[in-house]
Amino acid sequence: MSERKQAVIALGANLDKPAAQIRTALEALAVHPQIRILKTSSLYRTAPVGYDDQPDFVNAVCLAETGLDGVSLLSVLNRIEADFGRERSFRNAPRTLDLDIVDFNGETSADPHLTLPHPRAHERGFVMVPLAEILPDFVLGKHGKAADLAAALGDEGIVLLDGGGDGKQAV
Ligand code: PH2
Ligand code: MG
Ligand code: MG
Repeated sequence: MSERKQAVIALGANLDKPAAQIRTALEALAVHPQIRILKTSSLYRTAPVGYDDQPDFVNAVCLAETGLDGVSLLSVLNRIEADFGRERSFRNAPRTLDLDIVDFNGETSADPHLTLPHPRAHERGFVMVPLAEILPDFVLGKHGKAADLAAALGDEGIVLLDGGGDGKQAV
């Protein structure tokens, strides 16, 4: 990898064995020649946010190092989503796999195709709780530290599913 940058990636799935989708997606990221996974959170079962009438999600977050720029990384993520059979129907619809860039090397961008940091991550417990697990001191743009954001949002509707990440273990 030439120039190394760090990206926080959020993973979510709520169809077709979502926990398996997340684990396989992490493997698909890890085998990409330009992506190295540095940290992976546990998996969490989370109540759906935004559109309620759908199954619970499984969510996780990882920290990756990459030689790609943000837009190229997003293309890779979109290709992996498509490989996993993601169909785009409506906003917040159920999905086999969603891969979002939460933060790309601390960059800010107002590009609607890739807004950085992710415009809604700081208000979503299903992102901030796993992020706080692996990177409690991570500062998300102007919103502050992951641990503080997670504490403020609370963990209602968020259940530790699998302590297989690098952080805390399942109880
Ligand atoms: N993703 C959404 C909308 N709502 N809710 C949960 N619990 N987890 C998600 O990943 C999620 C969601 C849009 O990307
Ligand atoms: Mg999303
Ligand atoms: Mg997405």
